[in-house]
Amino acid sequence: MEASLPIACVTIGPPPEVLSRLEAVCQVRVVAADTPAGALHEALAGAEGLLCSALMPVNESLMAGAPRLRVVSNFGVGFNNVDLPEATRRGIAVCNTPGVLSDAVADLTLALILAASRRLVENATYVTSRGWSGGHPAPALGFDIGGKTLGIIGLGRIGRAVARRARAFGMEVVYHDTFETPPEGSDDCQYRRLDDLLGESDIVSLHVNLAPETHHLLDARELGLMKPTAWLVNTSRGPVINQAALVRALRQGTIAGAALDVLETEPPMGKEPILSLPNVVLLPHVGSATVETRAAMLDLAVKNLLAVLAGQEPPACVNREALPRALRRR
Ligand code: 8YV
Repeated sequence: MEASLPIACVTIGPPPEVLSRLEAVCQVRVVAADTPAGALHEALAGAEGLLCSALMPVNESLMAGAPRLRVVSNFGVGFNNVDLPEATRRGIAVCNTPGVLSDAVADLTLALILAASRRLVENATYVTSRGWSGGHPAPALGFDIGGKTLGIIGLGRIGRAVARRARAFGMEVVYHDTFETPPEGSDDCQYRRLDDLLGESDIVSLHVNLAPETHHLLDARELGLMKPTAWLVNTSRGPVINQAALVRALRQGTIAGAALDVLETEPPMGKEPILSLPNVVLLPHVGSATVETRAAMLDLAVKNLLAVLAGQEPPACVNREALPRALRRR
């Protein structure tokens, strides 16, 4: 008897051509990302694959309700949404989309740095709120980034892509990571201990994974080491910064400002003090949000999913030790 097609649950609304690609080899269950937990569990019962946003929690109870699950294919490079030890214990491959979004996230990081240094939001609001036409005083002057020091925390693919761009703008680049010798192609970046980087940088930019060791990596003590003129930029994950401590630092003038694409709670509830501070630039987690990059991410996420379902090594897997079991049907 011919084996039935594996069930794949998809929570990101694939375009028709991607849906046909999946349907050629799987029984596809498309569920909305905001589907209530109960309905999601139901859709996952019997599923061997899950293709989901890198922001969707994939926890122990979700995996326990999907005993045939063999692959979680994240539409994103981050994988902090998945309980990785639990997935590995269950022989579930966790896949992600590294590389294809590095340039887009690095571009957005530079956009935030420029928005902060040239007061883009304030100046744009000055025009649209009729301040300019009404003869109101213009916003304060910005600052040059050329000749300033950028401190990159996390010199991985995205951190290096940011470093290249910053060098082209004439910035000095220092970095902190677990390695002290910069990887090939990033020799212009000088290693610093975290505390030294924080004290020296005019702009600090975060490019680390969110993991237990990077949760609240920047807390009150670390923010207190930064220059009062410095800006903090975050396009990684919100919880890398203690947001309550950041709000205090922004209010007290411990640092000059923050430009953030990510927050501790996403979407924000609406009452968070960070939303109403004057010295912040906030974006709604759009680091990878370009047509080309999202298409490349989806293509890689689909390749990862289909490879595991077909019993083949996926192009990008963050727990390869789970593969021997993940590649076999249950
Ligand atoms: C996406 C991301 O915004 O890649 C990541 O880790 O956070 C982003 O690219 C997210 O995955 C959208 O679902």
